[in-house]
Amino acid sequence: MGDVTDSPKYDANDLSRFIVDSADRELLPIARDELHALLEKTVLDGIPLLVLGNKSDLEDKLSVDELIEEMDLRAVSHREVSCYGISAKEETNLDAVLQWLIARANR
Ligand SMILES: Nc1nc2c(ncn2[C@@H]2O[C@H](COP(=O)(O)OP(=O)(O)OP(=O)(O)O)[C@@H](O)[C@H]2O)c(=O)[nH]1
Ligand SMILES: [Mg+2]
Repeated sequence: MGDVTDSPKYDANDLSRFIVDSADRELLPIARDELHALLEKTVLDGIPLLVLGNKSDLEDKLSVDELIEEMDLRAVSHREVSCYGISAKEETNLDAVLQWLIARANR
């Protein structure tokens, strides 16, 4: 992928990763609106989107299905969308995230 001074394949505006707190039921609707507003603005159509629901270790978290629903991810068009539950704290499912990134790094 080269270092940060190279022209990167994906830059900060391409929204390839979006991380939310899957246990914060109050903020999730705001995160959803933010994500969809940003997706409308971006010119980089077609870039794969990875939505991560962090804090999957918490009892009150939303499941991945609930996150997909709450974040209205089925409404995202012209992009491949993936959604995983992860726990940064317990390092859960980070291997899946890494695999996702590696599989798309050289596209
Ligand atoms: N349980 C849990 N905590 C995490 C995880 N990742 C980060 N944190 C903790 O969450 C806190 C930051 O969460 P944020 O939601 O960004 O900050 P916040 O809204 O001020 O804090 P909360 O009230 O905990 O949501 C820090 O204390 C982190 O240590 C995780 O996967 N699981
Ligand atoms: Mg929080």
